[in-house]
Amino acid sequence: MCNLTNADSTGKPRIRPGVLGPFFLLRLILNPLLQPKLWKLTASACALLLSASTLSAKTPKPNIVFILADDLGYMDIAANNAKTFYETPNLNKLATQGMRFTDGYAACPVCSPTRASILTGKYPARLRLTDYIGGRRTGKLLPAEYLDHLPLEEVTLAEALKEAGYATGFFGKWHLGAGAYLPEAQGFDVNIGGNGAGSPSSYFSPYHNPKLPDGPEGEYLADRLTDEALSFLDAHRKQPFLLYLAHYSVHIPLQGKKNLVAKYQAKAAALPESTAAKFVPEGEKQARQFQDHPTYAAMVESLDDSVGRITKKLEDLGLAENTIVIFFSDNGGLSTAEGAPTSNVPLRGGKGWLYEGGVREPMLIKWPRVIKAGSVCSTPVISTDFYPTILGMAGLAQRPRQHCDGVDLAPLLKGDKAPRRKAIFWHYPHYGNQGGHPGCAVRSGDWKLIRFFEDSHCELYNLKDDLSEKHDLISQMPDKAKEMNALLDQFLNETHAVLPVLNAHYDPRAPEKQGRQSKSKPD
Ligand SMILES: [Ca+2]
Repeated sequence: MCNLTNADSTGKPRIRPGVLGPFFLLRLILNPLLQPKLWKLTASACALLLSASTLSAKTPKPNIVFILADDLGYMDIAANNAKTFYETPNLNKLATQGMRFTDGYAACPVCSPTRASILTGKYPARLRLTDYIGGRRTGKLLPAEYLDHLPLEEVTLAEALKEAGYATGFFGKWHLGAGAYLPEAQGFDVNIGGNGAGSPSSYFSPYHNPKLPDGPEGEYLADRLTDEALSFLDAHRKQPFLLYLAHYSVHIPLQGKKNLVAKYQAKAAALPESTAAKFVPEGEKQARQFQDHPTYAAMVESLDDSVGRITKKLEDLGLAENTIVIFFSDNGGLSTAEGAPTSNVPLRGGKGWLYEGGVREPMLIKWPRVIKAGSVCSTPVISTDFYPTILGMAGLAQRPRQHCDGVDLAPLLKGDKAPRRKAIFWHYPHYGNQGGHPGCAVRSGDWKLIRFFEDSHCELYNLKDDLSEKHDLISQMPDKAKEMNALLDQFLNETHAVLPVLNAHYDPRAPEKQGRQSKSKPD
């Protein structure tokens, strides 16, 4: 033990091991009382400590429920599209209780990279996880090499919350690596349904999913995952929790519950006859122009039901007021291939494309007592922002070295000014299964520039005037194009983005044939 004694000749207190002098103890107690300034400070410190402890006693850490849809398009929910063919009353309710983002973006137009960006706060380019795991399509270019898993060195959002005492449950689709790279290795206490696959073999039991024991024959996957999530809520109602419910819905295979499919078949049959073309060309593909797919509609309704069941459970458990609920999707709606079940119109393109239809997402955040109910935010935000934002909402310290590409959206959520950010970026150096070509893109203010790697041509759009990206201004606005290209170059350099290279074996007579090299099911 060391005790302070009287000062030495330099005026600094000397430290001498041994006896604690009674005179010193008396001074230690009396000094603050005798010195008004110090007394004030001490009193303030005590008051602060007291109020902090009172505050923490009164406001326990908020619970986090993050519901991630797969392939759900921006225009697929009624909160964004009053004329949608689909029915999403529970998501509507969530929108009226929280904040709806009109310009919320996925960091990638396909799934694994966006999922990685949510859990790390980093751009896929920086992570070198730029394609859906399993993608190997080639063309004029050999696509960039990418990782087939999320590295364990990343301190994921789940790990950060777990360190802070949160129970962490993962339910649904993972697709960020298999074997040693599953959710349980990335901070989740529980993993139900998460494996290396990007889609279910069936939405009806038996699922043949190594992380999800089969239920009764015919059980529906979205319902089952919700049941499991509800059990998790029951089990962890008394401690802060992160419920990460990453539905497989509404990814292919297109399979809906029979009664719901019948409901939407009747609804589709009752739609007025349309003379407009159902599909129009988009590159080498055709893009769906309106929504009327009964099975897809059934899948959307089952997803919406899940949101309703989760939010009702939170209310029943008395947890709703202290639970933040976030809803998001990992990429745009599937509109140009693989059944093209939905339409993102007026947004151009869809899943797999760098146009708005591929990356603009349904995004809702409910934060009781903080977010103004029914508010709408039009500031561009991106999936890397969730990590710092959730840490901030939970009252936890930021980890800027980890979530270096994210911005804490707390000021926006509180109705204050937008955080300062010059631009947001995408790097997708791959051929999508949906017809998209390798490229990268930047949005700054209302402007968006897309660069295509095959021939380096760029397209420039003003999203305020031209949400549908129909009027390419690249030749009319060279100065703006130069400015946007400079931002993009800076981003590619700073993230050490891996670029595609020329394919010496490319055969233009059979581009599709050589492109079909995907080792896993399409994402
Ligand atoms: Ca997806």
